[in-house]
Amino acid sequence: MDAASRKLEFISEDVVDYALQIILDEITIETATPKLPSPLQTASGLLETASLVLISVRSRCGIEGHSYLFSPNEALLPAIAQSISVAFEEVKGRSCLPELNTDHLLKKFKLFGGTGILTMAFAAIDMASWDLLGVALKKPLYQILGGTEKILASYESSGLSIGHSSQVIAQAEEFLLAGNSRMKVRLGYETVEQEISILTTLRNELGNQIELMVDYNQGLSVDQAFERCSLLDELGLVWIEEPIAADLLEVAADLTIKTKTPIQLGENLWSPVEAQRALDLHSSNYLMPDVAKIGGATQWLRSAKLAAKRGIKVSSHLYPEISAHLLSSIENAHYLEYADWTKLQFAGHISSQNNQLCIDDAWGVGLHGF
Ligand code: SMN
Ligand code: MG
Repeated sequence: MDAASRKLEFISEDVVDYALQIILDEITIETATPKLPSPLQTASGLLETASLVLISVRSRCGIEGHSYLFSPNEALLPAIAQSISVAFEEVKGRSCLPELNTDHLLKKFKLFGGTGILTMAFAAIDMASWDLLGVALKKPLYQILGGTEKILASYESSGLSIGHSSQVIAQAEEFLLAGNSRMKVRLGYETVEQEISILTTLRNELGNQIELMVDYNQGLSVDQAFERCSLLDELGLVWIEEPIAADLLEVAADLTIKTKTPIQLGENLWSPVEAQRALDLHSSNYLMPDVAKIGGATQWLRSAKLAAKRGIKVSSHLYPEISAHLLSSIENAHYLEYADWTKLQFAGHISSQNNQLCIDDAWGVGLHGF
């Protein structure tokens, strides 16, 4: 590799030299389906389990890196696992440089085309490779990425399902007891009056210190969205997330202009190019790419950089373990989405307290207990 191509975006040259000697050799792929601590009813379906594909990548010298993918549909786990295995064949024997390998995979599968399970497969390899690099360098990932902040602003996203208001309030009280007063409420009730009633009851019962964001999970029609967003405008919400179908970016831009409350989207963007399109259209006030769907940590960081150029704040979507490191390393970090769904899978699972999540100093991502 010549000197010019060694200038990668997210790692320093001395790390590149070291990483060039680490050769990817083997992959192990397993699946697991732990039950969610509490089922989650969203506007677009019920989640009772966290269906996971667990990935372990090994270098020739025996260093391991780990990652996982989350699938809302358990039946797709074998197809996801198979795609990861096919993609790994293309990087096996190459140096462990996630930026180069992600670009290599995108090129190799260009005729097939990106998005969906294949993009998530690239992401699994990319995330495990960043972890491997951290373990090899005996440093937490955020330090390799130039981050200094170990404590990230977070919000509770483990529950507050669409359901009976007494259940929503009881769970919000639990979050508050753990010191977390910032939390996301799932919306998509039959009427907007029910939604306003839940949100105002939450404020009345829990006090004005609570900060609420809401997520429609693409559940509204365009007309409903214009009507409901303007009716929610007086409630002082942190943001309104995915009110309409994720690909209606032009309509989202109109909604963003007409709604006082910030509009949030990004978990269904599949590449930095798609993120750029959302930014160019001014589709939202904030952006929250999902590290798996956007194509991995490398593609997430690239998207965050594009957002920074527009002065747009970036939050994470699920995957709290690796997202903490990524948010630590960017200048436009907003909130880390904390959900406890992988708590039963990994020992030493990080947890959020006082609206914050603290990265421990384990090497790499710190996904313990694989
Ligand atoms: C969400 C997405 C996918 C699965 C569960 C929940 C939700 C979120 O959109 O943003 O947390
Ligand atoms: Mg969401």
